[in-house]
Amino acid sequence: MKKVLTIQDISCVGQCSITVALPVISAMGIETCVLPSAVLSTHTSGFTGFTFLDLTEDLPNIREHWIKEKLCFDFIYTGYVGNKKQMKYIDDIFNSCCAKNCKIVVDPVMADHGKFYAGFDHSYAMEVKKLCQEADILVPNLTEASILVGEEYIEFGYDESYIENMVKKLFEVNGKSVVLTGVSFDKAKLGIAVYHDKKLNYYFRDRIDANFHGTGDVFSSSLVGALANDFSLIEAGRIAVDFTIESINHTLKDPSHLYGVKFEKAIPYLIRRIGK
Ligand code: PXL
Repeated sequence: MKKVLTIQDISCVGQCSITVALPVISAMGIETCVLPSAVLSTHTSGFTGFTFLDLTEDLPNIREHWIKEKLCFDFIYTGYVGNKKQMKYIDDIFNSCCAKNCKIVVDPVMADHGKFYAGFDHSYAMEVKKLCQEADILVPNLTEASILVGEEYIEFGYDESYIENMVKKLFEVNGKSVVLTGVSFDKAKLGIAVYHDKKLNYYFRDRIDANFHGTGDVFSSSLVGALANDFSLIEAGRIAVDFTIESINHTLKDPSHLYGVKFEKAIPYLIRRIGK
């Protein structure tokens, strides 16, 4: 059985990072191990006055113990990392806790809709870029992609050459596969660009006119879960888009729910979708 390690924060309330990755990937039948990078009372988007317990200095001790126990993983999936210093420690974990054929999936969580999340800036982005260089599969949204490669962020109104150039430059960062989210050539459609084996594929669904927090984590978690279930990257991308949309549709039924998406309600769909 495949074993996934996810490294990201615990936002106690907020339906993001570990509180998404653990239930989603586990529900897909995959053992999911966690390494919390920090504990926050809530996520940082739309809440103020959140607490932040930085766990940076625990990372090397955890790694040492895993090495002693000969523990290693088939996938290592990183998301929100609250501290620049952690990048080096995470890189050490990549170098010592990978099972044979381990895939490293890096979601460079730091920005969306053209803006950095609270507490992040360009110097943080350059540290995240170092982690991205290690990724087998790099999963940025369009804002994160533009920051990583130093291209202009265009929210809408670009053509295929803008995305092709972005993907080409992302490929120069990791030299492997890229899944770019938030791609839209037509106002009515939103989707992903997947670059794998030197081929670029797209997958679009009808755009839902609402912005929800945490959809990136729902997407990346289900992508990793589908990959661990041996789906190809393009098929895993389609599954992840469809699960994210299903989660948003459940959330739209409750307009008072603002801080995340109700992915829990979409888990039965996801399990049916992967045929488990
Ligand atoms: O969903 C990404 C994310 C994860 N963790 C924390 C966040 C965010 C985005 O704002 O604040 C703590």
